[in-house]
Amino acid sequence: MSRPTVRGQRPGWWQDAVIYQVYPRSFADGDGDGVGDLAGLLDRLPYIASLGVDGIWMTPFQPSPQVDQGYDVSDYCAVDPLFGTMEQFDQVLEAAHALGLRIFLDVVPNHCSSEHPLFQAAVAADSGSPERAMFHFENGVDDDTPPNNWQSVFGGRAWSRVNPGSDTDKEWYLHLFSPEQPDWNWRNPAVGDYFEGVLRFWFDKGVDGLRIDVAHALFKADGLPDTASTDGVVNGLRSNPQVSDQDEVHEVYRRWRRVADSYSPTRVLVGEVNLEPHRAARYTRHDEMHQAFAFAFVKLGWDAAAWAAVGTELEAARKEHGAPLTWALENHDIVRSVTRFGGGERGTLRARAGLLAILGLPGGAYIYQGQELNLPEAEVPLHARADPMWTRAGVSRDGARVPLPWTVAAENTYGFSPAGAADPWLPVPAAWGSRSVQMQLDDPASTLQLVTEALRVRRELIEKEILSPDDATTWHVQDNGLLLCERGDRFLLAVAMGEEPCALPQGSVVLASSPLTDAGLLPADSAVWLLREESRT
Ligand code: TEU
Repeated sequence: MSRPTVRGQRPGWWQDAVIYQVYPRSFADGDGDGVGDLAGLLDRLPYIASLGVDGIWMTPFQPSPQVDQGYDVSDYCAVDPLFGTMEQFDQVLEAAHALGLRIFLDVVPNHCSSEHPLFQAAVAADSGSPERAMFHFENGVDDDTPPNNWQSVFGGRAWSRVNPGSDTDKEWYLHLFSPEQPDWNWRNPAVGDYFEGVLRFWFDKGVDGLRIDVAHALFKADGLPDTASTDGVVNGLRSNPQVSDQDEVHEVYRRWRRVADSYSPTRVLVGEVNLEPHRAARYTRHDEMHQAFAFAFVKLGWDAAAWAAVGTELEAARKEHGAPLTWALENHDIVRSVTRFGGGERGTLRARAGLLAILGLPGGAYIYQGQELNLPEAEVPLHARADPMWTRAGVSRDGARVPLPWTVAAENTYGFSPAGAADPWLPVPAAWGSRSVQMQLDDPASTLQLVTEALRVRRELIEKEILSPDDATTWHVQDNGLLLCERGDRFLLAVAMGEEPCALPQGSVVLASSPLTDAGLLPADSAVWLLREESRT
């Protein structure tokens, strides 16, 4: 398949690529059932291309009972009719490539759906059978006490009885997420072989890369020992060394890298590795994944000292292991940054500034759909919440997952659905039209225009070799709350994180998230890119 060479075949193109995350069920609804789908995405691909991104990461659209919005996969190599057909996926892939956009898919190797045929076969088989060995089936301490004390990320214990009423089958199965998401047993080589087949299926089709869900969790400590603490449901996966980040998992990614590199052009692996920077960086060693999301800023507020400390730590981790960083401030699991940074007018300004900041840092970046519109977290009424984390742990991620507003007018869910469609799967807040794509295309001061301009300028600076994904960074904080990141020799990022406007260091302004004051100061809650003269000593 021929592709335009926008950034095309440049070796290592992913190292500073910007990828747009599409959450298909909320992107665009083509068939009018109130759920976004492949037809809707196909129709709106030119919009994504017009932003100037390098590609798209699509969260799961494979067959699934949708208990966890597709992260409970019952068939890894097909398309759920909710989203369309394989023919439509092929059309998306071809159209995206024709527009110069790469396509990354999500692969979920830690767990599948309890309706996956291999789990169904395991349930039907006896204890000790090869079918059960594909998953973690164990006897409990007694009928009511599971094999160990692990807690599920989604709340409650991480084990369920396979046959709760049975006197003969006393086994429990492990699920780090909901009971409908049994964990694969990666100590069984058959699981590794199965997933190599999944990778090859999509790579053979021409898919350019894979985002790997909970990539650090695949292997659990041998013997499944108790954890020291059971508190912090969500933290369980990160802070309990028994549950994830086992050395054996790196062999999986070495194998996957060999598979990826056997294709031309090489396919790209990006991991969701939710670990502290030095542990996460180990997943991007030269023969493992190409990228792992740097989420560390997500856990911080609007705090210059904290950003500088984390920026410095990420830089040290990157240097130790070699691969450029991959920045992300939002995704479908995280409260929108407008809201995280305080909401209202200040949150709105800060989210714009935060996005400009990560786009100015060396390495790759991911933009979550709606981030380019600076959408805040939506207030989703209790009765409409669909996230399994809400029912099990009282945490709802729905507010970051509402359908995108395309038009100013409220009809057809702000243009998300065609005329006469069913209600959207999550309600869209009133007045969402003022944040719509249509509104922002007409407003030169909109975040949509800022992002498009930032991506254009970024590409130009990369092409002129002023910016490189390998640039070293040095972070500083001034007393007035101005965060500075010196990147390479000539580029400087400044973010005003204090209460007052800040004087800028020397350099010419390339792009700013808010207009400078009449006195040339950077207003509070704003970011700027500066370029210095080449001859600077
Ligand atoms: O997320 C992994 C994960 O650890 C999250 O569940 C996170 O802890 C949680 O969202 C709290 O912020 C991935 C997917 O991105 C997520 O949508 C899935 O629910 C999860 O895996 C299970 O597949």
